[in-house]
Amino acid sequence: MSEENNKHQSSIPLDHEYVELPIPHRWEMSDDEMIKKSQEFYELMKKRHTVREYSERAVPREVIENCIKAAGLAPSGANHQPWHFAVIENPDHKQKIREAAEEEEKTFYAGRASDEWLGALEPIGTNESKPHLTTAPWLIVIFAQRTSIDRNGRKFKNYYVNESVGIATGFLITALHKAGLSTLTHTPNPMKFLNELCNRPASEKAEMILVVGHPDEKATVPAHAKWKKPIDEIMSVF
Ligand code: IYR
Repeated sequence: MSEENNKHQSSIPLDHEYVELPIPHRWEMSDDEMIKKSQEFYELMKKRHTVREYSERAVPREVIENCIKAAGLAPSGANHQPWHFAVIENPDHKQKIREAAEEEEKTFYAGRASDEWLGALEPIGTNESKPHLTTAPWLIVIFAQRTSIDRNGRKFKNYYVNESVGIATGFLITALHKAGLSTLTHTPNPMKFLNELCNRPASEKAEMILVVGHPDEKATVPAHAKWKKPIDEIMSVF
């Protein structure tokens, strides 16, 4: 096995047989309590906004680590946990990511994106300038692992990778919000440059950069972003 593979090998015990355990934790909640808890959670999530302007206030690494541990609890195809989170605090490293991302964005906004796409972005107010990539204290680059390498150096396939990484990302954004932090899901397109800058193998695909920190005093949100579809549009009951 090459040293490169060795560094990225997965610790998944693929040889495990089926073993049953008693449910390790059970909620004992009345219907009224459930209604209250769900209402409280909805109120908490209503306070989440995507933020594009960040202050330079530092965030302890332990907070980031706890939130990534929470993301790592997400359900995944065959429990393969096909994700990797590269976290960047170093200013020079963030600068390199910013320069590469802005380079891609320049061509995106200058014509690679269709007129329809650029029109859809107008109410969000985005452009090729990405200062948040250097002002925010942390960047988390989320990688999806289409395949992994086991302890014996053998390649194996992962399943429902997009779904699994999407769920883990949702957990991560929610955990960061609950910890009092703001985020921005940033998707420079294409994102190949992130493999090299984060030292990840070609079998992994960068899904997004999650910008993490506290909002700048002058930060705003686009009014459009606070419009959410009503329940009768997003839910049907049978
Ligand atoms: N990646 C670009 C464009 C962009 C695309 C979508 I869809 C957005 O919701 C926001 C931005 C950028 O980050 O500016």
